[in-house]
Amino acid sequence: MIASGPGLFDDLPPSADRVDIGAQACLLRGFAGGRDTAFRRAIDAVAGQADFRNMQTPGGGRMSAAMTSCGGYGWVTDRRGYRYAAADPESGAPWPAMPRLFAMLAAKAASHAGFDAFEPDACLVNRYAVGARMGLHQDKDEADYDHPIVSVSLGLPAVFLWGGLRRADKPERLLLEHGDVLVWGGADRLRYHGIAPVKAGFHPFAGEQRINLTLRRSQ
Ligand code: MD6
Ligand code: FE
Repeated sequence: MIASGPGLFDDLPPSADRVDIGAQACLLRGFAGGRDTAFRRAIDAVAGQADFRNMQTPGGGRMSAAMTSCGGYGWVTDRRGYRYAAADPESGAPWPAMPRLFAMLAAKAASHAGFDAFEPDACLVNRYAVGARMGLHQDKDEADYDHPIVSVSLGLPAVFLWGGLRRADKPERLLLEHGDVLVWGGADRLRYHGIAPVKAGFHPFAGEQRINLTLRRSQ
C-alpha cells in the first residue's frame, strides 16, 4: 500500500480540470503543478544515480529522447529488444528508488481517473531536447494490461499524438503543458501514441527541455 500521507496532493479540488480523451483515458490539466522544487530535486537525485542516456533501438538507431528510470524496474532497449530490467545496464546497480512524490502523485491521479490502488513499480523518465520526438507506439512490455499508466509532463510543452488501437488510425493532437497528467487504462490501454518533435522554447522548470515521467506497473 502506498500511503497518501497527509497534505500531499490532498489540496487538489476533486474535479481538477479533467478532460476525457477516451472511455478510460483522461487528461488532468495542471494536476502536478505547484511542486516544481520537489520534482526538480527528485529528478536530479534519480539522474545523479542513473544518468539520462540515449538508448539503442532493436533496429540499430537511437532513441531521440534521453531516458533513465527509477523504481524496482526500469524500461530498457538495446539490440536485443525492449524490456523491463531490475538493474541499470550501464552500471549493473539497481535503479534508484522511486521518489515518494512520484508514487503518490501517480496513485492520486489514477484514482481521479477511476483506477483505484495503483502502485507503480517502474517510472521511466524521458528527457526531450528541442527536436526530439517519440514515434507512434503501444506500451505493451508490461506483464498485465489491467493496470493503468500515468504520465506527467514537465517543462517545455509538446504535442501528444493520441491514436487508436490500430497503427493506421489517425492520431488526435493534444498539447501537453507543464504539470499536465495523463491517465489511461482499460479499453484505452493499448492505444497508439507518440510525441511530435519538441519545438524550441524556454521553460523555467527545465530550460530548453521537456521532461516526462511515465509510471507503470511492469510486473
Ligand atoms: C511522453 N509518453 O509523453 C511519452 N506512454 O514523453 C509515452 O510514451 C506514454 O505518456 C504511455 C502512457 C503515457 C505516455
Ligand atoms: Fe508510451
